[in-house]
Amino acid sequence: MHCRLVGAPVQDGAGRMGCDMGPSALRAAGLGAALSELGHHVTDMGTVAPALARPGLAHGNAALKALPEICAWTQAIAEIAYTASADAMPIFLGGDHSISAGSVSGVARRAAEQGRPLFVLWLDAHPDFHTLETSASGNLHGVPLAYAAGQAGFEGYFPELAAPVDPTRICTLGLRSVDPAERCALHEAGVSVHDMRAIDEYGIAPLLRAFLERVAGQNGMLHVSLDVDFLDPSIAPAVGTTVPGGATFREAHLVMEMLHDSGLVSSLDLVELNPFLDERGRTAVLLVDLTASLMGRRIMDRPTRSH
Ligand code: DIR
Ligand code: MN
Ligand code: MN
Ligand code: MN
Repeated sequence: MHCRLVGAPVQDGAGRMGCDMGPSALRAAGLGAALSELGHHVTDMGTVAPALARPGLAHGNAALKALPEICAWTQAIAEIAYTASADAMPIFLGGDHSISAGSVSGVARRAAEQGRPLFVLWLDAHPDFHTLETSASGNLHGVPLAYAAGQAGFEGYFPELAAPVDPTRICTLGLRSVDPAERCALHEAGVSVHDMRAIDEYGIAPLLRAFLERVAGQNGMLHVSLDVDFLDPSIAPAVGTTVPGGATFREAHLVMEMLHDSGLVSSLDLVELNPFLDERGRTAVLLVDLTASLMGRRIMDRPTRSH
């Protein structure tokens, strides 16, 4: 496979500074070499530069932070996502989760052009399904999934969507911090929601398997968005919004191994890594190892399926 690494050093969407160092930490942890060793052809496209911010772009929700800047980043990231997905699998190195407004909308435009449905797997403690109106924190890493799914209220601020993602083709996995407005909007939009309780009750594999079967059945493309806080803080401390009770090391690897075996993944985000909060790079290394599992590293030559 040809992988294109895209650095998106955005930190204005998160409540704490430091995510702009994420791409550097992922490179230093050996992401490129890990993919090459698995036999993939890796092109590092370098760092995205934001478009020019529209000065004075203001919104009725006065809590919103860095709205012109995030809109400008979204425009640039969407453009490169569309370009990079023409001949390769783009891997977006965040950056806070606001980068996914650009990555998802850009690959959605590509999928629409190829006449294939785009599905999104959102691995996160949070659904990031706020609109500009409902965000209470004002941190725009809380809105990218709602934007990409074509929820109302982004018009005139974020770039116009070429192809909104059908919300019924979105699956969130790992939720354990959902704001009331998001809970309602997710339900009304028809997003598949698997919170930590569902994972505890049924196991992560059957939940993911059902979604992957749906993607395969419709010959879909699959974008995976991995927020560091999907993982339990005890194994992944380098994130500004830790929530206890996250995915374990083995649950996370199992997800990645199943995604690899499905052969469906066409693009990937690695987001919310804040190296300033890391312990000697361990979270960055874990993200590299998880990406390697997604790209074909396995313990034994035995795909995960029932016997
Ligand atoms: C909270 C936290 N729902 C907010 N969101 C995220 O600020 O809107 N934290 N995405 O990572
Ligand atoms: Mn997130
Ligand atoms: Mn999160
Ligand atoms: Mn949120």
